[in-house]
Amino acid sequence: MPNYKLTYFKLRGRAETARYIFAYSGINYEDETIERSVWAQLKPTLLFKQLPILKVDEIELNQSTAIARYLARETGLAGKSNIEQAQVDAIVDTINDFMNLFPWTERDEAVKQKMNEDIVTNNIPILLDGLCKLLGDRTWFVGDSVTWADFHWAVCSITLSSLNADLHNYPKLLALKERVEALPQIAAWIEQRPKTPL
Ligand SMILES: N[C@@H](CCC(=O)N[C@@H](CS)C(=O)NCC(=O)O)C(=O)O
Repeated sequence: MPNYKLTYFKLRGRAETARYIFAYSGINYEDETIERSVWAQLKPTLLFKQLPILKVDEIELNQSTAIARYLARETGLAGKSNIEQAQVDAIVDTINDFMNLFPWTERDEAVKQKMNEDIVTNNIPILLDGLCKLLGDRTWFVGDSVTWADFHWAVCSITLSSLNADLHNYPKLLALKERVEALPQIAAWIEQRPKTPL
């Protein structure tokens, strides 16, 4: 088993899906959280000046989706066949497309608020309608067991709720989130993780 060190800010953000995979699979890892004061020194040393980064022994991986996909493959959470893996990847990429619409780095609070509201009103229903149809009456998004697409939805839906997206019209998607959060290893992680706004 390699040595794993995940480095990110003290946020759920783009590291949380990887943390769910670690938690679910019981793999030991170092969860390094960087304070903003330390970030100024660390940033110039990074190839692409961004977090998260996963160190796998001596290899440094950037890109949150590549990190989570790698961990999912290592732990049997990526989908059971090539087509299932493609279905899982498509769900994750679609969720990311919509999450990336939000103006995360906008400094003007009023502008940010207005853009968030527009996206929640005009774009997020497209995501939720599509995911709802894709899930149908099944227990998990893809195949007959949990995958990291379910984890990614559970993670991102918390952020969507905090941005005032109304998920109550989507009870099946809410139930999926709750199903993920009720998995004993995930429930234990949620209990112990730092309480952060994002
Ligand atoms: N596509 C990249 C985006 C990484 C990214 O935007 N990281 C942000 C935090 S979520 C960051 O490092 N921001 C600090 C900065 O750019 O100074 C990924 O998914 O890992």
